[in-house]
Amino acid sequence: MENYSKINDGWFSEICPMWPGISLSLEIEEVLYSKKSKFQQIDMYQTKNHGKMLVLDGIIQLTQSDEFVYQEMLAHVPLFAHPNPENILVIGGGDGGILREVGRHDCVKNIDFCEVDEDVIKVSKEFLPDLACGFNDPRLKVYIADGNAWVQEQKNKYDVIIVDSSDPIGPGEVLFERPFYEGLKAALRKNGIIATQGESFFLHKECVTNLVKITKDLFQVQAYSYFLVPTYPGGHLGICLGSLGPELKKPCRAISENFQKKLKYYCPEIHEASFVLPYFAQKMFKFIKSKKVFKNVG
Ligand code: SPM
Repeated sequence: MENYSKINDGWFSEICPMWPGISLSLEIEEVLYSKKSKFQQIDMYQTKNHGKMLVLDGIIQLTQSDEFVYQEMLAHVPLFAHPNPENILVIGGGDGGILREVGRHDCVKNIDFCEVDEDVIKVSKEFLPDLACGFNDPRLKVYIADGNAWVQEQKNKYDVIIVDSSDPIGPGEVLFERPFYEGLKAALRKNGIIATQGESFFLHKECVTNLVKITKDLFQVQAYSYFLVPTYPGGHLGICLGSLGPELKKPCRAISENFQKKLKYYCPEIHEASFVLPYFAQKMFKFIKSKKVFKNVG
């Protein structure tokens, strides 16, 4: 994918045609890593005020200062909505942050992880040990493969599938299309739940309505959650969720005091609050007509 972002006078500015006319800039102190992998340009920066920052093809994936929000919400919203998540699939997220969060759930027995770019994992292990600790989990199996191709081979296997994708430009594009979602659904067991990186209802109306339409068509229960991340454009990001049974908007398992103490953003209150959408977004989603297709429900 073409990289439009720039470094000027010690400031990194993220520029992307997907959010034209708006750019987030962070002051940087050092380029720690910069190399093209087989799939994308991987850069790691030391920022002045936000810790290390991972950038793929010029797009900010995370900073150490606020990564906890995205990882906690994308992992714990679907996991706490499921009554007993044992078999988990995580697609994308070579930094390991989602794995770190999934690993906090004692009821989880197996975690399959599929990532297309092995170099992201290597760079993260070198520079982001506080996220890459997710790779030390003994329940984890790592598959280096294309997420879409891989999921199409999996049937009736998982309780929760989490898709930690980059944006729908470059290698992540296919992960925003209907055949991928059909594959996710077929890979779920009875009562399974999917949660995917759901972009922004401010910046990408077409992309978000398309995701909501696909999940409304395919799943019995559909919902959209969002949360605050200062270092993503617009300062927020969404999750698109689909479920073959369980309700999504409330946690259905209690969180222990010990578990809660380890988190910084997710809590039962924010789980519920994250589904309360601004009025314009409610209207956007309300008018999406669904053609429910209830095949392969496990
Ligand atoms: N584990 C962290 C990986 C982050 N994956 C999602 C990154 C999305 C970046 N772009 C956000 C654009 C918002 N419109």
